[in-house]
Amino acid sequence: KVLVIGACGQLGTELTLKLRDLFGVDNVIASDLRDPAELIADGPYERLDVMDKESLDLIIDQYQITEIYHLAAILSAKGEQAPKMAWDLNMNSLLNVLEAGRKGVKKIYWPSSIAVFGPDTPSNQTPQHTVMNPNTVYGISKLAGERWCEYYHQKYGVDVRSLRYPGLIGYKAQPGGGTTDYAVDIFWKAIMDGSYECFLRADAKLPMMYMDDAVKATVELMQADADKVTVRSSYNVSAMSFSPEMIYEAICKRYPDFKITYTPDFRQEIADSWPNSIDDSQARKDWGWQHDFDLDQLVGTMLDNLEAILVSAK
Ligand code: VAH
Repeated sequence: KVLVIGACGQLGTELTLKLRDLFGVDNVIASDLRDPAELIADGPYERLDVMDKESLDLIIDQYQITEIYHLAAILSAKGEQAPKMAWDLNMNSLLNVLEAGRKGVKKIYWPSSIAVFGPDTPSNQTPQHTVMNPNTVYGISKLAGERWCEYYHQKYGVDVRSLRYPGLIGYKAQPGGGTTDYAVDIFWKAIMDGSYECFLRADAKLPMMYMDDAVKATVELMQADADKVTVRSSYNVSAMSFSPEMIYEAICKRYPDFKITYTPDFRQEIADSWPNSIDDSQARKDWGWQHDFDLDQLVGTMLDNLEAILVSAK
């Protein structure tokens, strides 16, 4: 049985749907702090505070959990507004899950992020192994988390696997508290309002990925033979890089009257500390990573699906 922690989040919702497709609805227990999101309410669900080790261990025993996808975290923007809470949640929840890996859970997935890179990291085609001095609480917690994952693998043989996600763009569930969230908001605003006030600069280029590619990478990494997984901190993965003006221009092909203004806020400094593009050749070499969606395909798919959802609600 598989347990998804943080199943109501932007990635958690889509990963839960995919895992239920793969393993059967009843074999994937979704969990989060809140009541189930509508899209995942049709299968087994537990309200879980992953900071509470006893209740986590109870669920693992009750359902005989053998795999955990631990996606609960406070993201970059929200983390700067609540540093202590972000550190406590992001770190202690991971340690609770890694401890479960020492006692019977066979495989663990935990997401890292390009946020582990900092202002003095080479920012173009950022390598798998490089200088990493993150200056956000979120990035610090993800870098520390990568070190803990490698420690538990080397010291206790825990089979924990991880990906450094770029910004993730999807339409099935809203992002929460991130710096790359503008790239989801912009689609809703193009369809509903015809104008968007962007909280990053026009030229703030960041590594990005369509959600289906992120879900595919996660499943492929988790299904790879253990001896092919040579990176036990976290793999660089990427698909594309774009700036607000690039995605705005791609949307304008379908919405020629769409207007954008730029009013950078504190999230611009976070974006400035992150790479422009990522070298993910290690993932491509080790377990055959290959993205499917480029910018035009991402924009077309997002608009097609959101129009179907929003136009009926307009
Ligand atoms: C964030 N979406 O903005 C997340 C992600 C690389 C960005 O970590 O914080």
